[in-house]
Amino acid sequence: LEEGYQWYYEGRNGWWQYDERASVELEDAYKSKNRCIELLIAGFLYVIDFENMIQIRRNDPTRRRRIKRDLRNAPKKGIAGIKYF
Ligand code: V3L
Repeated sequence: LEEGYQWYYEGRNGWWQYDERASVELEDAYKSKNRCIELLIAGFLYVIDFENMIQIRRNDPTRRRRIKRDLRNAPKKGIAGIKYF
């Protein structure tokens, strides 16, 4: 991953950092200028749409979250659902 940057998805009142595996896939796809990719997350397929910067569950498009690429020290709730204390 590029020095200093990380990938985040939106939670309630804050952002979660993607886990390491997803982050590497996101960064590779972003650098390759892909419009979208699919990611398997906890058994569900999600489409990552880089044009709209959203994550959408493939079998239920009502489940969507904003995503962002931001500094790795940006405020966050934790990583992939594991809370920081
Ligand atoms: N990485 C890990 N888990 C995810 C991801 C992801 N990229 N996307 C969705 N989930 P949905 P608060 C999130 C989980 O979008 O309190 C957080 O990681 C998602 O987990 O409807 O709202 C927390 O664990 C959710 O449990 O398909 O900030 C949890 O929400 C489930 O997949 C609560 O966070 C369905 O998400």
